[in-house]
Amino acid sequence: MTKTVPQSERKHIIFAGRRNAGKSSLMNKFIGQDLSIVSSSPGTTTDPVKKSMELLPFGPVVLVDTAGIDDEGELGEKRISKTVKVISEGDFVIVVLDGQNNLSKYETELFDQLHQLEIPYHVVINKSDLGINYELVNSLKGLKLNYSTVSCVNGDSIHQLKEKVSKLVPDELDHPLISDLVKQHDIVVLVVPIDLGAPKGRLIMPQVQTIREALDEDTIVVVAKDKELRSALNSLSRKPKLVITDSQAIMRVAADVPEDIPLTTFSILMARYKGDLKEYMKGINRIDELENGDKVLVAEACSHHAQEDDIGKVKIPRWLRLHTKKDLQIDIKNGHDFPENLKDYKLIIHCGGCMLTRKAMQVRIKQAKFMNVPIVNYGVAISYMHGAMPRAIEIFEDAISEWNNKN
Ligand SMILES: Nc1nc2c(ncn2[C@@H]2O[C@H](COP(=O)(O)OP(=O)(O)OP(=O)(O)O)[C@@H](O)[C@H]2O)c(=O)[nH]1
Ligand code: SF4
Ligand SMILES: [Mg+2]
Repeated sequence: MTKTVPQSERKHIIFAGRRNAGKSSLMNKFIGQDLSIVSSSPGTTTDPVKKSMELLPFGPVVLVDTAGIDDEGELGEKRISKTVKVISEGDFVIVVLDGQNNLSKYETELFDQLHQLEIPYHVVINKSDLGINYELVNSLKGLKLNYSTVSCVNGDSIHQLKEKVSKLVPDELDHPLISDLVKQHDIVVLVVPIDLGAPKGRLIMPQVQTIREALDEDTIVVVAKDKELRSALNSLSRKPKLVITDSQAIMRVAADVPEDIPLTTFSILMARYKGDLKEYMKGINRIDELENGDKVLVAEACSHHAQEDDIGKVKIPRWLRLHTKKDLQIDIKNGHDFPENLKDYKLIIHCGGCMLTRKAMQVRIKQAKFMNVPIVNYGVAISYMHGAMPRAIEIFEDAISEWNNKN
C-alpha cells in the first residue's frame, strides 16, 4: 500500500522550527529510522529531507524535515526561503520547540504565516527529559495554542504525538465541479464555441469533465455552439437549471440567456474546483485599483505552444490596459515555479492551470497570499473585464459576498 500512492497525492507533514530544536530527531522518531542527520551543531539540516510513510490510522503521508527558520548568513537566508516554500506546500506543520528556550519572533512569525496560509499546525515542545521552561509554556497558553510535550532522547510521549497528528492532518475535501449545483433531471446547457482556438476533433478538458460530472448526477446535458444557443433554449420545454459557457463568449451568450436562468463559465467552475474563487474576487477587486507603472504578472503554468493572438501573451495584456486605461508593466512568465520577486507585483493573473494538480495550484495561490499579492485566473478576469460580473458568479455564495464587500 505504501508504494502505490504517488508522493504528490500524499499529505505532506512538515517539521519546522528553529535550528537544534530537534526537528530531525523527531522526524526520525516518527519513521522509526535514523534517516535525517542529527547533531548538536545548529544548521545540520540544509536541504529538505522527505520520507513516505503510513501514519496510522490516517494513511499514507510524506514527512518533510526542513532547515531552521532562524538560519544565518547569506546561505542561511536562501535555506530559509526554501523552507518557507516547503512549508507553503505542506498540508500540516509540526512546529518543534526546544523546551529549554523561550518563544521567539521566529516562532510567532511562523504562526502568523501559517494562519495566513490557512495551514493547520501543532506545536511540540521537545527535550522534556531536560525539563521544561515555564515561560515557554505560558507564552503558548497566552496565544491559546495547544501543544504536546515529548522527548526524542527517551521516547516519552512520541507514540501519543503520532496518534494525535494522525487525527489532526486534514482529510481530503470533496471539490465538486458542478455536482453541488444540479440534481437529477435538471437540464444543463453547455455553450462550446468551435473557433480557431478549439482543438481539432475534440473538446477541452473542462468541458469533458463538466459533461461527465453532470451525467454522473443524472442530469440532462445539452451542448450547443454559441450561434445555436438561442434555438437550443427555445427548443426546451423546461427552463434549464444552469447555462455554462466558454468565458470568451460570455457577453454574446449573456445576451441570449434570460436573466432568470443562472449563467456561469467553465473557467469559473474550474477556478472553484482547482483554485479559490473567493480569493480570485480579491484579484478582481485589485484590477480597478491599479495605477500607472504598477507591475502585473501574467503567469502560465506550462510553456504550451503559443498561438497568434495568444490569450496570455496578447489578449489579457490588451484587455487589461484597455480596461484600466493605465500604463502597466506586464510581465509574462511561464514554468513550474513562480518567479521569486512575487512581492514586486500588484496583481497576478494566472492561467487556468489545466496541467497542474489541484494541490500545485493551491500552492501557487498560497504563495501569492503569503506575499500579499491578489491573484485571479484568466477566465475570471476575462468575465470581469468583459462586463459579465456579477452575473457569472451569482450562484456562488462566498464569491458573491466577497464581490459585494467591495462593490
Ligand atoms: N536532551 C535532548 N536532546 C535532544 C532531544 N532531541 C534532540 N536532541 C538533541 O538536540 C540536538 C539537535 O537535534 P536535531 O534533531 O539535529 O535538531 P534540528 O532541529 O534538526 O537541527 P538543525 O537541523 O540544525 O536545524 C542534537 O544534539 C540532538 O541529540 C531531546 O528530546 N532531548
Ligand atoms: S492553462 Fe493549461 S495549457 Fe495553458 S498555460 Fe496553463 S497549464 Fe499550460
Ligand atoms: Mg535537522
